Amino acid sequence: DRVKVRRALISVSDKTGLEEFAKGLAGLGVELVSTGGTAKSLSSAGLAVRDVSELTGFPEIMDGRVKTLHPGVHGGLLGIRDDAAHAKAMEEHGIAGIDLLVVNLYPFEATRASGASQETIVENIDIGGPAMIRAGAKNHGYVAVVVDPADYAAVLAALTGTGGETTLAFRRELAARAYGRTAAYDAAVSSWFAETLGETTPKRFAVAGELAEALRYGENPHQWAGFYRNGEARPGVATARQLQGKALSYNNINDTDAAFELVGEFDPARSAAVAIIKHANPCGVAEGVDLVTAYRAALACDPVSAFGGIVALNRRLDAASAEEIVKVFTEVIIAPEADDEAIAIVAAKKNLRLLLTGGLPDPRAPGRFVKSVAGGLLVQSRDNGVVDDLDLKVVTKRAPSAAELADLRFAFRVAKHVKSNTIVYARDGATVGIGAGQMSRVDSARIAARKAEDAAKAAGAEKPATIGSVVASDAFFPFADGLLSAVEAGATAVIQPGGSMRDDEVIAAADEHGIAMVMTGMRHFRH
Ligand code: 93A
Repeated sequence: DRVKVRRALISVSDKTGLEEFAKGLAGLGVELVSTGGTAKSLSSAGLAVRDVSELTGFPEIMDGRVKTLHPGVHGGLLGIRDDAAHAKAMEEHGIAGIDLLVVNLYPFEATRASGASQETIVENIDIGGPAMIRAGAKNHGYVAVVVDPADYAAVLAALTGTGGETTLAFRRELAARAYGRTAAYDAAVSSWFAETLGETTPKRFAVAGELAEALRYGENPHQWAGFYRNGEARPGVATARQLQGKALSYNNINDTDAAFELVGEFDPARSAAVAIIKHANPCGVAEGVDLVTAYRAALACDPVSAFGGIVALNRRLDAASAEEIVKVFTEVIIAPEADDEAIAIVAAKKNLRLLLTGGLPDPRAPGRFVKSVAGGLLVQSRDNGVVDDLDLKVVTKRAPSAAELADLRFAFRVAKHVKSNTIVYARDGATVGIGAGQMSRVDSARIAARKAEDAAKAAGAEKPATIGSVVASDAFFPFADGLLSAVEAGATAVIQPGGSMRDDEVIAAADEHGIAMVMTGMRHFRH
């Protein structure tokens, strides 16, 4: 099952590591054949290389659209060496066998992400490359296919160890990776077309992802897991730069994503904002004149849960806020940027990870959300509704004061990022009680109020901060009981989508207690 590598066809857009790899191959006596640009790079590095047109007896035509799409290449990739008829055909037509194929594709994903014109994006759909990859991988009985510069070193080491031969096991492994690459590539092309068509529910939904990192385990230690990037250029956990600390776990990545998407709701030009996340739910969120003020207020909401949490910031991490955050055991800090001084302060905490994203996510950006269910995928557009864009209707006799209205908007913004059923109490631009993930809205309201009582006790305050607060609900109140529970906790104003059959009952109960209520007309379920 061993194959001596005599000839390699190299055709790569990304020339990273090419020279060293090709030199290694040449050193093992491998003949190099290449397409135009790749051949040029190799010869200028002083390597002997044949042009692919020598194999095909045909020039590259149509600006390179047709360069390797020829029986001279595909026969050399697909021919079964041990089949007499195949061998005869190769001989008859002067087809040279290719034992090693090295291809990386036109950068479709990067071109798409760069916001290039449609024409440029289309021109970057590689045809010849995937055709060769699929051909060589099908014929893995004889051909080894390499699709990623990150694999060059391992391939060279394997070849060197065997005196220039590949084993079947290794070629199979490479074939699996090769088809993974063409699948992801075509998925990216398909999703781009769907996007340009404004298609909302494409007939076939392909998920594209490149393994960014194999994770130690999944949500639990007995589950395997990997982190896949899909080429989207959005600032966030997938594209962030990690400055220090051990690798992120599956749960860390999930929580960090939730944290950063939440602070993305707050315009950094208006206010500093901080979110502290545990188990994908915020346990404290606050706005402030600066990050220190916002962090302290966010922490005060539920200091017990904040232990071991993930902290997201909407502004550049500065020394003062870094000092404050490192006082509490924290798993991850994610921010758009950081001052050198702040980086040095965080560096003293070896296990604390610091992620810098270079920007904030746009809460209004479109996007897709994928969830797996037994036997399929559920796909929906990202929840990109923003309370500022909604027409808020006052439905009670009393309208909210300006201060109440500001807090109502804040609370609803946060509620969007809390698992349903969601109740968020807020005061002065900070959450003071969050109830998440309960099967009954009344329970969420009670839990949020109880948490506020606990926080007050711990802080030595006389009364919980829910007294005089406002409250947001992610969905309508089906009955008046949820609202009454919020009134009992001391809320004076309510924001909720409305639309219940019993809205009238709920409004009447609010009026009876002098509560101001606004309806958004938009629900923010999150499960
Ligand atoms: O335009 S193509 O789809 N037509 C082809 O026949 C073809 N063959 C290889 N693109 C084709 N390639 C791609 O060219 C490879 O996948 C690789 O990305 C690139 C290398 O071109 P060059 O060697 O000229 O830089």
